Amino acid sequence: MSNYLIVGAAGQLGIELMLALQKKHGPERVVLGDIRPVDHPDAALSTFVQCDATDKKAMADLVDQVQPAEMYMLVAMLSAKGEASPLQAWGLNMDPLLHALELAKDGRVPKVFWPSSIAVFGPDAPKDATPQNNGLRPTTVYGVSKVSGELWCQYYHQKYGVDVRSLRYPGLIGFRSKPGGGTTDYAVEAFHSAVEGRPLHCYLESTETLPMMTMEDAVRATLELMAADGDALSVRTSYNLQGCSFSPAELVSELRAQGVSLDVMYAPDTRQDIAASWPNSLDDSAARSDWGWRSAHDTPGLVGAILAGLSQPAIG
Ligand code: AKB
Repeated sequence: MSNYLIVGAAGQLGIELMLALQKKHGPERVVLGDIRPVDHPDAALSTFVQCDATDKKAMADLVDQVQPAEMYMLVAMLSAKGEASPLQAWGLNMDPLLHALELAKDGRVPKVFWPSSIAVFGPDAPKDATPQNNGLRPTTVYGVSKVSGELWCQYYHQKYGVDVRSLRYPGLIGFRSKPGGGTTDYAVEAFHSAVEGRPLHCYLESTETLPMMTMEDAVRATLELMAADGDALSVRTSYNLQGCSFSPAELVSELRAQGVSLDVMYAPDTRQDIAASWPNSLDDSAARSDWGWRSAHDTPGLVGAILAGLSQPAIG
């Protein structure tokens, strides 16, 4: 029986992947690693191991104990927080990945997943349908670490045959937990503000369009990529992934169309500069042709899905 290890399980994506892997393989096959506890009732169904992913020996001990078939290395400091502590962001975004790649190189983990981001692109990239193989010249430390991480993934794959797979996530919007330290976080906050009847203080300009995706789609993409035939994967840096794209004003208008009003006070700050350096949308044709990726949610679908999730009686 195979085990599935999520490191960084307490984060926004970690909790969603935990639920999906528990459903797919059974909770007893899922092991959760993080420095802090996982704040979801279903976390108690799986084993939790407190660990520091920047500690090489702790990671090796964890992997030897769990012997995972797949390891999801999700530990990261997101874009806005990273700008406040660039060297800390570099360490947190690179060390855990390199530990995972080394363990995979030594044959202790057969398959690794590592998340990249739209943040790999810089202001000189085409804004619309940004190509997979465009030059990567990001202006944030988060983006620099994601570009470097992508190249490390490709290097370990080409040089040592490590099976590491990656996606360039857009802004991820879920209803179970809130993100922290990102530039796209305003959109998650917008939903919570709308259902709680409070105004949104938006740090982006009303017209700043960014690529976004439901957590449901992002998790499905992750599991589909991990299940794909490795020989079919032509991209061993990280795949562009497109869900839908909208600006704050378009989000407000779609919320209104679905019967939810939201007052917004715009006060753009440095996060607007970050957002302005990123694409509006991505060309994800490589993901489509290599492993059959299809997004399930356009903007109205995303808004409807998140509102429905937030109206559920018990939100974990
Ligand atoms: C962020 O805003 O930093 C992240 C991302 C796009 O990777 N959500």
